[in-house]
Amino acid sequence: TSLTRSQQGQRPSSLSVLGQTYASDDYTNLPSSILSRLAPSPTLPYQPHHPLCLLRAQIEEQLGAAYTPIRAPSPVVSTHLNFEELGFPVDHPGRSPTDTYYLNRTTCLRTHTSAHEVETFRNRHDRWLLTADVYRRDEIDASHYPIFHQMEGAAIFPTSAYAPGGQVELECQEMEARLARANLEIEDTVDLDEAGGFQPTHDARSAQLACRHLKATLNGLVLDLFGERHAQEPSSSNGGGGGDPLRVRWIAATFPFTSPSFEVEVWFRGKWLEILGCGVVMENTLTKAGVNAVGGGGEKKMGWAFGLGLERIAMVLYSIPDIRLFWSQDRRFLDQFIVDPASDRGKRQEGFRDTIDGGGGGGKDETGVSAAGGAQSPTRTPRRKLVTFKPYSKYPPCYKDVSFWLPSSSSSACSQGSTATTITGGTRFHENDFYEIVRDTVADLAEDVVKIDEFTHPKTGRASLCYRINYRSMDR
Ligand code: FA5
Ligand code: MG
Repeated sequence: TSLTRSQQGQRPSSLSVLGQTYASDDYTNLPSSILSRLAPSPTLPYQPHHPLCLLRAQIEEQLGAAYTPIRAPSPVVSTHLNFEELGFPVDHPGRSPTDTYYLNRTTCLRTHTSAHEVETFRNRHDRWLLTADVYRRDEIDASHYPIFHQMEGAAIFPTSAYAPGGQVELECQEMEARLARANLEIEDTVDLDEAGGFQPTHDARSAQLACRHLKATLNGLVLDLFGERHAQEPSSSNGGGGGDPLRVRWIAATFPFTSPSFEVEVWFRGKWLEILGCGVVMENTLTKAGVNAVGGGGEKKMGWAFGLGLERIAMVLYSIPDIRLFWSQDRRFLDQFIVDPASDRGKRQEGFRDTIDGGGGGGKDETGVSAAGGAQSPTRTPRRKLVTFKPYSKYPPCYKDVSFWLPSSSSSACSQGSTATTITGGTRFHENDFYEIVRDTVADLAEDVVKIDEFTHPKTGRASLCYRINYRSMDR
C-alpha cells in the first residue's frame, strides 16, 4: 500500500509533474490517480456544454463585464502562495499532509482558488473571477471528490469610491433595488465580532460599505442562480418552492485572509446548502500584492473576495446526484447539457443561459420544465429553460466490507475529532490514507466508504477497523 511504502522510505527521490521535476521528501504524497489527471489549466469548466462550464459562464455573465474572467494556471503552487501569503498559521489543520497533496514540503496542489489572490491583484486586476481545479484529501461520498472546482471573485475600489454618494454606494443602491423587488428572504444577523470585526487599518464606514457591496453582489448572484429553479419546485416539497421566497442566510466565519468573514447558505429542497466563503480582503493581501504601499503613498484600495464551490452548486441546480459524474465522458451524461445541438454544438463555448434545456431526455417529469418556470421569473433574463439531469445508471450498489489491524505496538486507539487520526504506538493512521488506497485501486467505482466497526483486542490491545466500501458504476 502507499501507506507502508512511504513509511518504509521507499518513495522515489523525485517526481515529474507537468514537465517539471520536483525533489520528493517526507511530505510527498501525490498518488498516481491524481497525478494522471493534472493539466496545465482547468479543463471541465471550459469544456463546451459541461455542467461546470454552464455554471461558470452563468456566474460570469451575471456579475457582468466589470469582472475580468480568468482561467487559472497550473494547479501546482508553492505552499507560500497557498498558505503563507494568505496568513495561514504553520499549524493550521488544512496544511497537514493528511489534508493536502504535497509534491514536497514547499510545493503542493492548490487547495483553494485563494492561492491566486495576491498574484491576481498584483497583476492589476481590481474586479475579477478566477476559475480553477482545486485538490483536497478527503472522505469518499456523493459530495466529496479529491478534485473539485472553485471560483474566486473579488472587487477592490480606491478610497475615493467609498465616499458618500460615490461609486460603491451607487452600485449598492442599484443592486439592492433589484433585490427588494425579488421574492427573496435574506437572513443576516451576523455578529460583527464573531465574523472577525473590521480591520484596524480600515475606516469603519468604508469597511461597512464594502460589506454592503459584497452582500448585495452575492445575494444577487444567489437569486440569479437559484431563484428560478426554486420557483419551479413544487410547494409541497419540504423546503418550500412555488410561491415561497427563496431564503439565503449569512453566517459568521473565519478565514485567515479576510476580516470580517462570512459563509453564505441557501435553503434549497429542505436543507441549508453552504455555497461559499467570503469577506473583506485583508490589508496584508493588498500590501503583498503591491496594490497598497506599505506606510501609505498613493490612493489605497479596499474591497472583498469570495470563493465558491462549482460542483456543489451544479449538483443542486441540475439534480446531479453524485460528484463523480462530473468526470464522466459518457454521452448519456454530457448530452443532457447540450442545449440546442444544431445551433450550439461547438459554436459557442459559453453559457447559453437563455436557452438551457434538458437536451436528450432531460427534465424530470414532476418539475414541469416547460410550464411554471419562466412565468414570474425573479431574474433579469426573460425566460430560460433549466436542465434537470436524468440519471441513467441502472446498476445497483454493491458493498464489500474490509477490516484490518492497525500497525501493532499496542497502546489504545484514540480518535481525534472528525478527522479520526488513530495513533497506535507512534504510528499515525489517518482515514484519508485509507480512502486514497481505495481511490487508487478502484478509481471512481467507489460510491462511498464508511467506517462501520472498531475493535480493540482485550488481551493484546491491538486495534482493528472495519470499513464498508459501496461500489456502483455511474456508466456501466
Ligand atoms: C475556501 O476555500 C476559501 N478559500 C473561500 C474564501 C475565498 C473565503 C475568498 C474568503 C475569501 P472553503 O474551504 O469553505 O473556503 O470552501 C469554499 C467552498 O468550496 C465551500 O463553500 C464549498 O462550496 C466548496 N467546497 C469545499 N470543500 C469541498 C469539497 N470537498 N467538495 C466540493 N466542494 C467543496
Ligand atoms: Mg467552508
